[in-house]
Amino acid sequence: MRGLAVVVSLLCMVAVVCAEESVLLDADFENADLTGWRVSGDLCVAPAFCAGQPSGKYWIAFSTNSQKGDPITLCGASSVEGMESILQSPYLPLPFAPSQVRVDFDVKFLTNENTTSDLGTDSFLVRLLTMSGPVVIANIDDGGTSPDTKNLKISGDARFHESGCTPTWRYETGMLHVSYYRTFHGEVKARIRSGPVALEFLLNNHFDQNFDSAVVIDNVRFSVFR
Ligand SMILES: [Ca+2]
Ligand SMILES: [Ca+2]
Ligand SMILES: [Ca+2]
Repeated sequence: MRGLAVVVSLLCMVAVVCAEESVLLDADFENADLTGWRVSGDLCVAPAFCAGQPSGKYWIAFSTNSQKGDPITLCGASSVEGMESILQSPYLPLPFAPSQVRVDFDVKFLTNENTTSDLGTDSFLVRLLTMSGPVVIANIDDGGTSPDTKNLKISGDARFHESGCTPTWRYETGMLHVSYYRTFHGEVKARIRSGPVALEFLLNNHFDQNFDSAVVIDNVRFSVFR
């Protein structure tokens, strides 16, 4: 194995394929601590519940529930104006000007909306906040997930089926793994380089406050490559 490692590092010296990686965020939420994260709405570190098993003991749960209008809420709090709940990572300084970014996380979407109509497409939007503006990573709504692109791959069963949380939630997807990888060039790269960056997770009620949605996320990992 040691010989192999020497060969690999020699190859890296002659080729630029082994870009230097710096892991800026690796959150499994097992310390149940969101210090430094910005949190608003009905959102909490949660143990296993009817939405399934987190990886480890904890994951983050959020909903569009509000104590104004809903009999119960997922985390005992209220979404902002009954409409949205937001999680934002700490601002992360950049160790160097990155050429590439990689974002990974696990997510499950639960909803009380009718998943076969386009009335009230509640959505879960994930963005990378940079000095060059926000970059959309992925979106999941009642109609399904963002289609795969050269930058984005979503694996797992994204179809809506009856939720294990019935009657609290009617439909849910399987646990999905989202993986985003992107290269930046030129002016965008130059603007991003001054940093910092942050990841934002935004769950939105659309059209009405009566039919709510929820998500759980886990294993949020963000890294940059020189
Ligand atoms: Ca976890
Ligand atoms: Ca809704
Ligand atoms: Ca509601």
